[in-house]
Amino acid sequence: MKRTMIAVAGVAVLMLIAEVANAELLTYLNNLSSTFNINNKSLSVPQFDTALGTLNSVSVTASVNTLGKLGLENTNPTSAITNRYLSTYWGTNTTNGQLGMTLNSQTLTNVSWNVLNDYPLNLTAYDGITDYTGTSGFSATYVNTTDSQVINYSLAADLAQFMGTGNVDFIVDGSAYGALSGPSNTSTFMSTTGTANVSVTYDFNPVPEPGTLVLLVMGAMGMLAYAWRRR
Ligand SMILES: [Ca+2]
Repeated sequence: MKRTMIAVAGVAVLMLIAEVANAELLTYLNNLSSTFNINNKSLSVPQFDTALGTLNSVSVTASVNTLGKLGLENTNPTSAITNRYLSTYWGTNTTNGQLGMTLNSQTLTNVSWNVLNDYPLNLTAYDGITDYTGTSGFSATYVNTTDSQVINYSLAADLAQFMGTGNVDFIVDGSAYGALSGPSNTSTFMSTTGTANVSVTYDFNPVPEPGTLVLLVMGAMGMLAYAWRRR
């Protein structure tokens, strides 16, 4: 009986200690979405506060996306546009750009594009609503590109940038070019949007809470004393 009690107490203490020593994860997210150009915008997440424990490693998931749309509406009240191509109205022949995310000048993720898409146009005379759809309207997505990377840090020199009570600033930077132009009696638009997402997960060994330790030691001593008296 007494040996069983001592063994149970010992196992309980070991289980509690094992739980306290288990690594924990702490994740922070941030994102932004903006039309271009996107000039050195900060995407910040909190640093790991070392008062919480010892940082083992950091996992960063960084992704960027660019979404480009264009449209054209024939606003001529009498003339249709038949068997023509968008390139007929295209002021520049390409749309191009780039969007990337860096951390302390290290590129984490990046997309770039340089596209020349042409589209056949068969549009009636103006349908009365400038919405780039309907019988006299046209719209298209000319770019939709994503890049996502997972970067793991475990070297002390790399972890240092994540430790403190301030922020880790991921920098998002990019530009986009393109234009639509056409004859009068057409309305056009071109819009390019960039989005960026970052997820930072800190893997750390927490500092045991003083209260937990005191309870743990008192519990163990109580169990042992009880076992001792029962001898
Ligand atoms: Ca329309």
